[in-house]
Amino acid sequence: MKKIITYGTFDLLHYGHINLLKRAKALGDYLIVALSTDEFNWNSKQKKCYFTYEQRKKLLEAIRYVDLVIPEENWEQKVNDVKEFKVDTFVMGDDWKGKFDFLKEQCEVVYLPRTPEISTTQIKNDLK
Ligand code: C2G
Repeated sequence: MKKIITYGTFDLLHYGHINLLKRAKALGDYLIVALSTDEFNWNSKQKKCYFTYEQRKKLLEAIRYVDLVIPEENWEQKVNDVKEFKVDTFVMGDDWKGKFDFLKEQCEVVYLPRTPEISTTQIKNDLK
């Protein structure tokens, strides 16, 4: 079984996120999503989420491409996650291109093109 992992906040879930999850799952058989906790978002990403971790987790678990949701609590856990879950491929949108190449020693690293024109920030701005 080929295991894939990806990380993110996934707040105000939108089709850009779904496109990413769909393509990530297509690279293997089992997709793990490491979902940023509210604390990690606030303390390390200066992001204030609209939905709580539990609400965002429920949304992700309802997506057919997602097999497991785990908490992302810090920047450093990726190396351990790849080991612990025996991950074959790490996937992120290409806004992160190059940032996680250190994982290449442990697994395949794939950066997928982001879906243009949609973002949580865009949604919030449009709703103002
Ligand atoms: N994404 C995308 N297209 C968009 C918006 C987002 O492909 N229009 C992708 C991002 O590239 C990322 C994933 O969807 O791979 C989740 O996006 P965010 O929730 O914004 O993730 P981010 O806050 O960048 O957190 O440790 C890594 C971080 O947790 C990533």
